Amino acid sequence: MALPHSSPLPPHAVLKLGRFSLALDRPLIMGVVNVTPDSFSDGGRFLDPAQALEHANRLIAEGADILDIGGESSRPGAAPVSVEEELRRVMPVLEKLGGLAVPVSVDTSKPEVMRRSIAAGASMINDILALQAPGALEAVAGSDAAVCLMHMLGEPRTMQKDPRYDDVVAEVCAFLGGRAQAAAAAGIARDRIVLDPGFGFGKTPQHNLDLIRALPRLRALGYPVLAGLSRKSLFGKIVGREAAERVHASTAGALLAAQRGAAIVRVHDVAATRDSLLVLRAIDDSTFSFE
Ligand code: 7PJ
Repeated sequence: MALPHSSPLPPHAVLKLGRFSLALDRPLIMGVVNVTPDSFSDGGRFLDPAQALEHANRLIAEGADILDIGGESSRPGAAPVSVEEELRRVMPVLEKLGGLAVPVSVDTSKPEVMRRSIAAGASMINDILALQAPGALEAVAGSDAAVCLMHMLGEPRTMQKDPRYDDVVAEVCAFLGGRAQAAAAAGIARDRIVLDPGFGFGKTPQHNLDLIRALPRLRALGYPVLAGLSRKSLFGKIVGREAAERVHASTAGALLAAQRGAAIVRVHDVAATRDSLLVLRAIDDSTFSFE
């Protein structure tokens, strides 16, 4: 796909996730399946495993390439959850999703939850702490799961209280480059590593905009970049709407992030995102044909 930025990734790059292998020649969609009672945009709606499964199947039908299950809310101000509680939320859903045709990612920072999830069929670990918890690097390195290493300033409870950087883009790039090196040194293969600037995690709206504009620089680190902008407060600030009413703004955000080099967009609204990415592809891929 001829995008208007130079790609440091090989032209036929793939992301390996457990037994799955996804081509990175088009932006991939990660659909969010929350099993927390308090996530900010759809918390409490999918806590029951049967409902979570139904939601997951809907996201797959709508075009999700990867599903992301999270048992610990990381919204600003959220309280931590115990290992037992997180496992109680995630495992029943994971057991039902394990045999699906799309890879399942588990959003966790706890090595014990990582290990149990991978054993139960998860193909990716999505860690907002970028594997910094003691034992986390080893938990993923001992498996064939992919990992998403995310940048966060501070911790969810306090991260949105006056976050400051000298140079947000340089600091996020330096952190992610360092964590990618640590992951590789621990034995995680390069083609299983994804980087994420962590929109909204210790960032003002201005920091978020700076990071969206800098996606080509993040991509130049040489790893696929995941952008998680869906329904976030940045859009509330821009368009003045509550979380559930930010679908159109989020779709535009996902599209523009993909155009700037995001390899994966993490979204709640899969159908709308899919359509917008198909339009992007038709226009940007000079070899696109209706035949
Ligand atoms: C993100 C995430 C994100 C990654 C959440 C929400 C808040 N994981 N988990 N990146 N956001 N990798 O769902 O909006 O931006 S939780």
